[in-house]
Amino acid sequence: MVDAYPQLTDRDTLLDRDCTTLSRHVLEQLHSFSAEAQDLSAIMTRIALAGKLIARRLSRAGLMEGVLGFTGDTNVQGESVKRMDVYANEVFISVFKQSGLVCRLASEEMEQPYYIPENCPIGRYTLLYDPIDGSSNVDININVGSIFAIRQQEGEDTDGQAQDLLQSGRNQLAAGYILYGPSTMLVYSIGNGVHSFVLDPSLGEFILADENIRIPEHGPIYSVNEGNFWQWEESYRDFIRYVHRHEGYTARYGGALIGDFHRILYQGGVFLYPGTGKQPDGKLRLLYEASPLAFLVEQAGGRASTGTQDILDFVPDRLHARVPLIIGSKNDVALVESFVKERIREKAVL
Ligand code: AHM
Ligand code: MG
Repeated sequence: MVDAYPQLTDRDTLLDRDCTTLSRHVLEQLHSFSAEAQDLSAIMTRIALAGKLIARRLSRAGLMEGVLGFTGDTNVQGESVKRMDVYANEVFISVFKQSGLVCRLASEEMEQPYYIPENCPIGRYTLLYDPIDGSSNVDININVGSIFAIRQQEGEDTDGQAQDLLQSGRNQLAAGYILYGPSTMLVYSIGNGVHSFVLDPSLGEFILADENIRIPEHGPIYSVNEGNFWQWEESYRDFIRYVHRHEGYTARYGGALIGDFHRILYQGGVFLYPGTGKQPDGKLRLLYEASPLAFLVEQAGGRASTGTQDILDFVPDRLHARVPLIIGSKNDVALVESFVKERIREKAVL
Protein backbone atom coordinates (compact mmCIF):
# COMPACT_ATOMS: atom_id res chain seq x y z
CA MET A 1 0.00 0.00 0.00
CA VAL A 2 1.21 3.48 -0.86
CA ASP A 3 1.89 5.55 2.22
CA ALA A 4 -0.19 8.70 1.77
CA TYR A 5 1.70 10.34 4.63
CA PRO A 6 5.39 10.03 3.92
CA GLN A 7 7.86 10.24 6.77
CA LEU A 8 8.65 13.79 7.84
CA THR A 9 12.16 13.44 6.49
CA ASP A 10 10.89 12.38 3.06
CA ARG A 11 8.45 15.24 3.03
CA ASP A 12 11.15 17.69 4.02
CA THR A 13 13.33 16.38 1.25
CA LEU A 14 10.53 16.72 -1.32
CA LEU A 15 9.72 20.25 -0.22
CA ASP A 16 13.36 21.19 -0.19
CA ARG A 17 13.74 19.81 -3.68
CA ASP A 18 10.71 21.80 -4.88
CA CYS A 19 12.26 24.94 -3.43
CA THR A 20 15.68 24.48 -4.99
CA THR A 21 15.32 26.95 -7.79
CA LEU A 22 18.10 27.72 -10.21
CA SER A 23 19.08 31.06 -8.67
CA ARG A 24 19.21 29.58 -5.15
CA HIS A 25 21.31 26.72 -6.47
CA VAL A 26 23.85 29.03 -8.14
CA LEU A 27 24.31 31.00 -4.93
CA GLU A 28 24.73 27.78 -2.93
CA GLN A 29 27.27 26.54 -5.45
CA LEU A 30 29.38 29.65 -5.07
CA HIS A 31 29.15 29.46 -1.26
CA SER A 32 28.89 33.21 -1.09
CA PHE A 33 26.85 36.31 -1.57
CA SER A 34 29.80 38.13 -3.12
CA ALA A 35 29.20 40.56 -5.97
CA GLU A 36 30.41 37.98 -8.50
CA ALA A 37 28.14 35.28 -7.06
CA GLN A 38 25.18 37.65 -7.24
CA ASP A 39 26.09 38.53 -10.85
CA LEU A 40 26.34 34.91 -11.94
CA SER A 41 23.12 34.02 -10.21
CA ALA A 42 21.39 36.97 -11.91
CA ILE A 43 22.84 36.00 -15.31
CA MET A 44 21.62 32.42 -14.90
CA THR A 45 18.17 33.70 -13.94
CA ARG A 46 18.08 35.79 -17.15
CA ILE A 47 19.20 32.82 -19.23
CA ALA A 48 16.40 30.81 -17.63
CA LEU A 49 13.94 33.58 -18.57
CA ALA A 50 15.14 33.39 -22.19
CA GLY A 51 14.62 29.62 -22.03
CA LYS A 52 11.08 30.03 -20.73
CA LEU A 53 10.19 32.51 -23.49
CA ILE A 54 11.64 30.26 -26.19
CA ALA A 55 9.97 27.15 -24.73
CA ARG A 56 6.63 28.97 -24.65
CA ARG A 57 6.89 29.94 -28.33
CA LEU A 58 8.03 26.46 -29.38
CA SER A 59 5.15 24.84 -27.53
CA ARG A 60 2.60 26.78 -29.62
CA ALA A 61 4.63 27.08 -32.82
CA GLY A 62 2.32 24.92 -34.93
CA LEU A 63 -0.68 27.08 -34.00
CA MET A 64 0.78 30.50 -34.75
CA GLU A 65 1.43 32.34 -37.98
CA GLY A 66 5.02 33.27 -38.87
CA VAL A 67 6.81 31.04 -36.34
CA LEU A 68 7.89 28.03 -38.39
CA GLY A 69 9.91 27.98 -41.59
CA PHE A 70 12.74 30.02 -43.06
CA THR A 71 13.16 33.77 -43.19
CA GLY A 72 14.77 33.61 -46.63
CA ASP A 73 18.06 35.02 -45.27
CA THR A 74 21.43 33.36 -44.89
CA ASN A 75 23.50 33.79 -41.74
CA VAL A 76 27.23 34.42 -41.33
CA GLN A 77 27.79 30.65 -41.51
CA GLY A 78 26.17 30.49 -44.95
CA GLU A 79 23.19 28.60 -43.49
CA SER A 80 19.52 29.35 -44.16
CA VAL A 81 18.02 31.17 -41.21
CA LYS A 82 14.85 29.93 -39.58
CA ARG A 83 12.30 32.26 -38.04
CA MET A 84 12.84 30.60 -34.65
CA ASP A 85 16.61 31.30 -34.92
CA VAL A 86 15.86 35.02 -35.27
CA TYR A 87 13.25 35.04 -32.51
CA ALA A 88 15.47 33.17 -30.04
CA ASN A 89 18.47 35.35 -30.85
CA GLU A 90 16.39 38.47 -30.14
CA VAL A 91 15.06 36.97 -26.91
CA PHE A 92 18.56 36.65 -25.48
CA ILE A 93 19.36 40.22 -26.51
CA SER A 94 16.21 41.63 -25.00
CA VAL A 95 16.51 39.83 -21.66
CA PHE A 96 20.08 41.10 -21.26
CA LYS A 97 19.68 44.57 -22.75
CA GLN A 98 18.69 46.37 -19.62
CA SER A 99 20.15 43.93 -17.16
CA GLY A 100 23.40 45.75 -16.43
CA LEU A 101 24.97 42.29 -16.34
CA VAL A 102 26.68 41.56 -19.64
CA CYS A 103 28.19 44.05 -21.99
CA ARG A 104 28.51 41.81 -25.03
CA LEU A 105 26.53 38.96 -26.56
CA ALA A 106 28.10 36.78 -29.24
CA SER A 107 25.89 34.35 -31.08
CA GLU A 108 25.80 31.96 -34.00
CA GLU A 109 23.30 34.25 -35.68
CA MET A 110 25.36 37.47 -35.56
CA GLU A 111 28.53 38.16 -37.51
CA GLN A 112 29.81 40.59 -34.87
CA PRO A 113 28.97 40.54 -31.18
CA TYR A 114 26.09 42.68 -29.99
CA TYR A 115 27.38 45.39 -27.67
CA ILE A 116 25.45 46.95 -24.83
CA PRO A 117 27.65 49.99 -24.19
CA GLU A 118 25.52 51.24 -21.30
CA ASN A 119 26.35 48.02 -19.43
CA CYS A 120 30.06 48.13 -20.14
CA PRO A 121 31.29 50.16 -17.19
CA ILE A 122 29.65 47.64 -14.85
CA GLY A 123 28.89 44.58 -16.99
CA ARG A 124 32.05 42.57 -16.95
CA TYR A 125 30.78 39.50 -18.74
CA THR A 126 30.24 38.22 -22.25
CA LEU A 127 27.50 35.76 -23.05
CA LEU A 128 28.18 33.40 -25.94
CA TYR A 129 25.23 31.43 -27.22
CA ASP A 130 23.60 29.36 -29.90
CA PRO A 131 19.98 30.49 -29.63
CA ILE A 132 18.46 27.45 -31.37
CA ASP A 133 20.70 24.47 -31.78
CA GLY A 134 19.41 21.85 -34.19
CA SER A 135 17.02 24.25 -35.89
CA SER A 136 16.27 21.73 -38.66
CA ASN A 137 14.17 19.97 -35.99
CA VAL A 138 11.94 22.97 -35.28
CA ASP A 139 9.46 22.50 -38.10
CA ILE A 140 8.88 18.84 -37.28
CA ASN A 141 8.35 19.32 -33.52
CA ILE A 142 11.40 17.39 -32.36
CA ASN A 143 13.76 18.51 -29.63
CA VAL A 144 16.04 21.50 -30.05
CA GLY A 145 18.21 23.38 -27.58
CA SER A 146 19.97 26.60 -26.66
CA ILE A 147 23.64 26.53 -25.65
CA PHE A 148 25.43 29.18 -23.60
CA ALA A 149 28.74 30.09 -22.02
CA ILE A 150 29.70 32.97 -19.76
CA ARG A 151 33.15 34.48 -19.95
CA GLN A 152 34.75 37.31 -18.06
CA GLN A 153 35.40 40.28 -20.29
CA GLU A 154 39.19 40.49 -20.49
CA GLY A 155 40.77 43.74 -21.48
CA GLU A 156 39.14 46.23 -23.79
CA ASP A 157 37.44 45.30 -27.01
CA THR A 158 38.17 48.66 -28.59
CA ASP A 159 37.85 47.71 -32.28
CA GLY A 160 34.71 45.59 -31.82
CA GLN A 161 36.48 42.51 -33.20
CA ALA A 162 36.23 40.61 -29.92
CA GLN A 163 39.86 39.46 -30.13
CA ASP A 164 39.82 38.83 -26.39
CA LEU A 165 37.32 36.01 -26.96
CA LEU A 166 39.88 34.07 -28.99
CA GLN A 167 41.07 32.14 -25.98
CA SER A 168 40.85 28.62 -24.72
CA GLY A 169 37.63 27.27 -23.29
CA ARG A 170 39.32 26.89 -19.91
CA ASN A 171 38.47 30.58 -19.40
CA GLN A 172 34.74 29.91 -19.32
CA LEU A 173 33.18 30.81 -15.99
CA ALA A 174 30.01 28.84 -16.59
CA ALA A 175 28.32 26.95 -19.38
CA GLY A 176 25.16 25.05 -20.03
CA TYR A 177 22.21 24.37 -22.24
CA ILE A 178 18.44 24.36 -22.32
CA LEU A 179 16.81 21.34 -23.87
CA TYR A 180 13.33 21.89 -25.31
CA GLY A 181 11.98 18.35 -25.20
CA PRO A 182 8.91 16.75 -23.67
CA SER A 183 9.87 18.89 -20.70
CA THR A 184 12.19 21.88 -20.76
CA MET A 185 15.45 21.21 -18.95
CA LEU A 186 18.32 23.47 -18.06
CA VAL A 187 21.72 21.89 -17.41
CA TYR A 188 24.59 24.02 -16.16
CA SER A 189 27.96 24.06 -14.51
CA ILE A 190 29.76 26.85 -12.80
CA GLY A 191 32.91 24.80 -12.42
CA ASN A 192 31.59 22.73 -9.55
CA GLY A 193 29.80 19.76 -11.08
CA VAL A 194 26.93 19.51 -13.53
CA HIS A 195 23.34 19.99 -12.44
CA SER A 196 20.02 19.69 -14.21
CA PHE A 197 16.72 21.49 -13.66
CA VAL A 198 13.26 20.85 -15.05
CA LEU A 199 10.91 23.69 -15.84
CA ASP A 200 7.80 23.27 -13.71
CA PRO A 201 5.20 25.12 -15.80
CA SER A 202 2.84 25.47 -12.85
CA LEU A 203 5.48 27.42 -10.94
CA GLY A 204 7.25 28.97 -13.92
CA GLU A 205 10.52 27.96 -12.26
CA PHE A 206 13.38 25.64 -13.10
CA ILE A 207 13.51 23.16 -10.20
CA LEU A 208 16.53 21.04 -9.36
CA ALA A 209 16.28 17.53 -10.85
CA ASP A 210 19.77 15.98 -10.64
CA GLU A 211 22.81 17.29 -8.84
CA ASN A 212 26.42 16.36 -9.67
CA ILE A 213 25.63 14.31 -12.76
CA ARG A 214 28.44 11.86 -13.61
CA ILE A 215 28.75 10.54 -17.13
CA PRO A 216 29.49 6.77 -17.27
CA GLU A 217 33.11 5.99 -18.18
CA HIS A 218 31.84 3.94 -21.10
CA GLY A 219 28.44 3.71 -22.72
CA PRO A 220 26.71 1.88 -25.55
CA ILE A 221 25.73 4.84 -27.71
CA TYR A 222 27.53 6.23 -30.70
CA SER A 223 25.96 9.28 -32.21
CA VAL A 224 27.10 10.50 -35.61
CA ASN A 225 25.68 11.40 -39.01
CA GLU A 226 26.75 8.27 -40.88
CA GLY A 227 25.50 9.86 -44.11
CA ASN A 228 28.88 11.59 -44.14
CA PHE A 229 30.79 8.28 -43.93
CA TRP A 230 32.60 8.63 -47.25
CA GLN A 231 33.48 12.26 -46.59
CA TRP A 232 35.41 11.53 -43.38
CA GLU A 233 39.03 10.68 -42.91
CA GLU A 234 39.72 6.94 -42.81
CA SER A 235 40.23 6.95 -39.01
CA TYR A 236 36.54 7.76 -38.39
CA ARG A 237 35.52 5.03 -40.79
CA ASP A 238 37.79 2.70 -38.77
CA PHE A 239 35.86 3.61 -35.62
CA ILE A 240 32.48 2.99 -37.27
CA ARG A 241 33.69 -0.37 -38.61
CA TYR A 242 34.84 -1.22 -35.06
CA VAL A 243 31.43 -0.49 -33.49
CA HIS A 244 29.67 -2.38 -36.27
CA ARG A 245 31.79 -5.43 -35.56
CA HIS A 246 31.62 -5.38 -31.77
CA GLU A 247 28.66 -6.13 -29.58
CA GLY A 248 27.30 -3.61 -27.14
CA TYR A 249 27.02 -0.53 -29.35
CA THR A 250 23.88 1.12 -30.56
CA ALA A 251 23.40 4.16 -32.80
CA ARG A 252 21.32 7.21 -31.87
CA TYR A 253 21.30 10.45 -33.85
CA GLY A 254 18.66 13.12 -33.51
CA GLY A 255 20.04 16.00 -35.61
CA ALA A 256 20.28 18.32 -32.61
CA LEU A 257 23.56 18.28 -30.75
CA ILE A 258 21.91 19.13 -27.44
CA GLY A 259 19.50 16.19 -27.58
CA ASP A 260 22.26 13.78 -28.58
CA PHE A 261 24.65 15.16 -25.97
CA HIS A 262 22.03 15.02 -23.21
CA ARG A 263 21.41 11.33 -23.83
CA ILE A 264 25.12 10.61 -23.70
CA LEU A 265 25.61 12.68 -20.55
CA TYR A 266 23.09 10.45 -18.76
CA GLN A 267 23.70 7.10 -20.45
CA GLY A 268 27.29 7.23 -21.70
CA GLY A 269 28.78 6.84 -25.15
CA VAL A 270 30.21 9.20 -27.71
CA PHE A 271 28.98 11.92 -30.06
CA LEU A 272 31.09 12.74 -33.11
CA TYR A 273 31.00 15.42 -35.76
CA PRO A 274 34.30 14.97 -37.63
CA GLY A 275 35.60 17.09 -40.48
CA THR A 276 34.39 16.24 -43.97
CA GLY A 277 35.89 16.73 -47.43
CA LYS A 278 33.90 19.96 -47.85
CA GLN A 279 34.26 21.11 -44.24
CA PRO A 280 37.61 19.87 -42.87
CA ASP A 281 36.89 21.46 -39.48
CA GLY A 282 33.45 19.90 -39.25
CA LYS A 283 30.21 21.77 -38.81
CA LEU A 284 30.05 22.71 -35.15
CA ARG A 285 31.29 26.02 -33.85
CA LEU A 286 33.83 26.16 -31.07
CA LEU A 287 32.90 29.12 -28.91
CA TYR A 288 29.18 28.59 -28.48
CA GLU A 289 28.69 24.89 -29.26
CA ALA A 290 31.74 22.69 -28.66
CA SER A 291 33.41 24.63 -25.84
CA PRO A 292 30.40 24.98 -23.52
CA LEU A 293 29.62 21.27 -23.87
CA ALA A 294 33.29 20.39 -23.37
CA PHE A 295 33.22 22.39 -20.13
CA LEU A 296 30.15 20.45 -18.98
CA VAL A 297 31.42 17.03 -19.99
CA GLU A 298 34.74 17.53 -18.17
CA GLN A 299 32.83 18.62 -15.10
CA ALA A 300 30.81 15.41 -15.34
CA GLY A 301 33.96 13.26 -15.63
CA GLY A 302 33.93 12.85 -19.42
CA ARG A 303 36.05 14.22 -22.25
CA ALA A 304 35.83 16.33 -25.39
CA SER A 305 38.46 16.19 -28.12
CA THR A 306 39.16 17.40 -31.65
CA GLY A 307 40.70 13.97 -32.29
CA THR A 308 44.17 15.16 -31.39
CA GLN A 309 43.65 17.79 -28.69
CA ASP A 310 41.27 18.57 -25.84
CA ILE A 311 38.54 20.93 -27.05
CA LEU A 312 39.08 23.15 -24.01
CA ASP A 313 42.71 23.74 -25.04
CA PHE A 314 41.86 24.70 -28.60
CA VAL A 315 42.39 28.41 -29.28
CA PRO A 316 40.24 29.71 -32.15
CA ASP A 317 41.47 32.19 -34.73
CA ARG A 318 38.04 33.74 -35.24
CA LEU A 319 34.71 34.13 -33.50
CA HIS A 320 32.81 31.63 -35.62
CA ALA A 321 35.60 29.03 -35.90
CA ARG A 322 34.46 25.46 -36.41
CA VAL A 323 36.07 22.43 -34.86
CA PRO A 324 35.79 18.64 -35.19
CA LEU A 325 34.05 17.37 -32.05
CA ILE A 326 34.32 14.02 -30.27
CA ILE A 327 32.58 14.21 -26.92
CA GLY A 328 31.26 11.87 -24.27
CA SER A 329 32.46 9.10 -21.99
CA LYS A 330 36.19 9.03 -21.24
CA ASN A 331 36.82 5.55 -22.63
CA ASP A 332 34.76 6.04 -25.77
CA VAL A 333 36.43 9.34 -26.64
CA ALA A 334 39.80 7.64 -26.09
CA LEU A 335 38.77 4.81 -28.41
CA VAL A 336 37.97 7.24 -31.24
CA GLU A 337 41.24 9.09 -30.59
CA SER A 338 43.15 5.82 -30.79
CA PHE A 339 41.97 5.35 -34.41
CA VAL A 340 42.91 8.93 -35.26
CA LYS A 341 46.37 8.52 -33.74
CA GLU A 342 46.91 5.19 -35.49
CA ARG A 343 46.26 6.75 -38.91
CA ILE A 344 48.55 9.69 -38.06
CA ARG A 345 51.31 7.19 -37.12
CA GLU A 346 50.79 5.28 -40.35
CA LYS A 347 51.06 8.47 -42.43
CA ALA A 348 54.25 9.44 -40.59
CA VAL A 349 55.85 6.09 -41.39
CA LEU A 350 55.05 6.33 -45.12
P1 AHM B 1 22.55 24.56 -35.95
O1 AHM B 1 23.04 25.11 -34.65
O2 AHM B 1 22.65 25.59 -37.06
O3 AHM B 1 21.19 23.97 -35.87
O4 AHM B 1 23.57 23.40 -36.43
C1 AHM B 1 24.11 22.50 -35.53
C2 AHM B 1 23.45 21.16 -35.64
C3 AHM B 1 23.71 20.31 -34.43
O5 AHM B 1 22.71 20.51 -33.48
C4 AHM B 1 23.67 18.92 -34.97
O6 AHM B 1 24.45 18.03 -34.21
C5 AHM B 1 24.21 19.08 -36.35
O7 AHM B 1 24.01 20.45 -36.70
C6 AHM B 1 23.52 18.23 -37.34
O8 AHM B 1 24.11 18.38 -38.57
P2 AHM B 1 23.83 17.35 -39.77
O9 AHM B 1 22.45 17.64 -40.25
O10 AHM B 1 24.89 17.68 -40.77
O11 AHM B 1 23.98 15.97 -39.22
MG1 MG C 1 24.00 24.86 -33.17
